[in-house]
Amino acid sequence: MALPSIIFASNNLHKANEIRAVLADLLSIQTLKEAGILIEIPEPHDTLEANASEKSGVINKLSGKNCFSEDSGLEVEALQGEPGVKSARYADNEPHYKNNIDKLLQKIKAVTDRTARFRTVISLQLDGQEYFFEGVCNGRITYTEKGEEGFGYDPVFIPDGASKTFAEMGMDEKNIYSHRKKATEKLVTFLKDYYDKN
Ligand code: ITT
Repeated sequence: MALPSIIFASNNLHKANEIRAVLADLLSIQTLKEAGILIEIPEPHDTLEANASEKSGVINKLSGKNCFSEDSGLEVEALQGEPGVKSARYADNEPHYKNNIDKLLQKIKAVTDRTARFRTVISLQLDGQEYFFEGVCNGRITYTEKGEEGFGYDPVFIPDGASKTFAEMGMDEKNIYSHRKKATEKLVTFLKDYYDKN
């Protein structure tokens, strides 16, 4: 049975494209723009879970429809998990990928332990209940930027098991390792099971 289409409560097209590459024809998603919802959703909380919940909750109330959101962050061991939930606005009040990378590389320039991980938390609002799904990708931070693909911190992150940055990979290769892919697969498995039973 085909799964019902669902709103992805995000304004980030990179995220939507990566998720669509994982979903293929299993599930179709509508971004906020495609659903005709033109708002910036606040992310005021100090955990990925709470921010994901804020985004899906706002859109669920506004649209009256099932939806899901995700909040993601880069957690660097030598910085005790920074930038984490602040990943989008690490350097400035406005999101700026290049400034964020510059600040990160500067902060850990003398650090030899470059261990880091990306973490994604999906919040799903489905028929009046909320469900969470997590995906983690372990890896390390490079000393310089490499590659042009992807977004955010992709030019300075090498996932475990690879020898190049996410930004040197196409989307399908990034999705072999990606935090977002792992969380999305859990979402799909859950939805298939849910609609089989309901
Ligand atoms: P939403 O509309 O979905 O909120 P956003 O870009 O504001 O989109 P987040 O609040 O989740 O998304 O911010 C996460 C930040 O973490 C994002 O701006 C990037 O800087 C970084 N990030 C998240 N996932 C990433 C990935 O796969 N590769 C590189 N950087 C990533």
